[in-house]
Amino acid sequence: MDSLGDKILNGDRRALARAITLVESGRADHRAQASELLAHLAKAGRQSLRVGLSGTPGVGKSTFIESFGMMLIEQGLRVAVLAVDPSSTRSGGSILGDKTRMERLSREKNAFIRPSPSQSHLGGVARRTREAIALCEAAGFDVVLIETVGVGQSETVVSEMSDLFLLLLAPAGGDELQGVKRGIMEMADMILVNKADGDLKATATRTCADYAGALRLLRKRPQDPEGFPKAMTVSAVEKHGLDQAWDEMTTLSGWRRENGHWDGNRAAQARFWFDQEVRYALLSRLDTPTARAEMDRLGAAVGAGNLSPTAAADRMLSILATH
Ligand SMILES: Nc1nc2c(ncn2[C@@H]2O[C@H](COP(=O)(O)OP(=O)(O)OP(=O)(O)O)[C@@H](O)[C@H]2O)c(=O)[nH]1
Ligand SMILES: [Mg+2]
Repeated sequence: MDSLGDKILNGDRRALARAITLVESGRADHRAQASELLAHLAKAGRQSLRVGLSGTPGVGKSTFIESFGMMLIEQGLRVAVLAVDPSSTRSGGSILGDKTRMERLSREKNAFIRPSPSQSHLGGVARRTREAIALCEAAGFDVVLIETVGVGQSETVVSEMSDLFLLLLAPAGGDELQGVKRGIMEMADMILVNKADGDLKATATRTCADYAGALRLLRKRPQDPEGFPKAMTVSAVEKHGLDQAWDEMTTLSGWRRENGHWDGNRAAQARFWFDQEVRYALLSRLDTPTARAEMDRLGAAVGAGNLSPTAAADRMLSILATH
């Protein structure tokens, strides 16, 4: 594990890919090796800028990552791209299956693109992604982009592992503004209205102004300097606004570093994931054949009126505790 670790620290991409396969494995011996490896790499203390990116299907996430990633590469930065795909039922089982949209980036030696594994359980995907992020940081990537499609809980998962969380939106008619849930708006550090080009440009500008107004109505967050969260227009296809977006991102992350919010946020995220891991582990105890059989047996007794739901739950919990 130490030699694999050293290769990763030297930026060896094949070693990185192998290590991610290791953290994705469910086998107990692989889990043990992965923990050892991650502990070894953590000592290096390297940090990337972790950027979460969410948006509905077709809004242009992949196109944006290709253009934005290439811009960063041209500035001499190293860029890793990971995905959180809770559904994994889509074609190819991965939101990064469409490598065609990241054709240039996927050929760059300073880029590393890893599709989401085909796990349906969000807890498993979340852990694997967090560990993959840690591996990419150890491998010396400057920026780690974490893409997720805006459905269900995946935005929360991604924002809880990001230093900056971007929401990509499409130009829309006035009424559609309501479509973005308040909770998602509150997570966003920046809103990027994509496709601000051609016929859509004027609509994009209006949409952006609407979102800027909506952002101003939200409660002020301590982790934001004046003017943030910010809404901007971009065009991933025409590569407009990408450098401005990057400027704003570095301004924001720089301010957060100087004001203790960067470390504070990472510490809060670590506590959040500790809590989640305990919850997932407790829930997974219900997922054994014995536990399911006990649940069925007690459930039947509750259904027949022979046992109250509370008494049955107490009995189930004591069974779990002794296993
Ligand atoms: N006009 C215009 N079209 C764009 C822009 N960015 C993306 N598109 C188009 O929007 C469509 C969807 O782009 P993708 O990058 O695949 O979108 P996505 O968000 O990754 O979609 P999913 O992976 O399905 O969630 C494609 O036809 C793109 O060419 C843009 O800046 N301007
Ligand atoms: Mg995509």
